[in-house]
Amino acid sequence: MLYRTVLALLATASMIPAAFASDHGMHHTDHGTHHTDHSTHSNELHIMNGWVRALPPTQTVTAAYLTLHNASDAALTIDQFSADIAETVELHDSVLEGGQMRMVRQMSLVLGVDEHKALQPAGLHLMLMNVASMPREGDSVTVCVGSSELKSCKALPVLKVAPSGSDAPAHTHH
Ligand SMILES: [Cu+2]
Repeated sequence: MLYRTVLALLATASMIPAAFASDHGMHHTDHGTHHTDHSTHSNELHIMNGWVRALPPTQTVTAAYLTLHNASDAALTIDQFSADIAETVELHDSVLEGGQMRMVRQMSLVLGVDEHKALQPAGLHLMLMNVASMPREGDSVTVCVGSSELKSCKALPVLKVAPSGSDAPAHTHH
């Protein structure tokens, strides 16, 4: 019964984008059968599992971490970053140099089709510069990430420490 209902929904062209957007797994398994609708259902950049670090109010810089998923049908060069509380947002990588962790600015990050990339502590991250007022734990900060083709924004929770299991491939988004 349920199987028939799902098929009926998918048979309606207008339902396909919503169905794909709401179920990540379906996107992959049913991909072949809906190839003609590919351009409409898949033109998305997803932000998943994000958070912003709460630092003392005297600080004017903080970091945001999140996982990006390119759910579009072309590689994306992600080079646009912004946040509602920051004057500018930069993409940084963390590199070990002479036993010291140093941050190096990156101008962009390339995401292949269907590629996931985790921005996390001690690795790639977003740096929120010239924060007008440091957010507190429990606040949320809207962070936007994009390429010249696609942009995605998400309200991220502000936390003092990394959420437990943040390194696990948990797959919640939106
Ligand atoms: Cu940094």
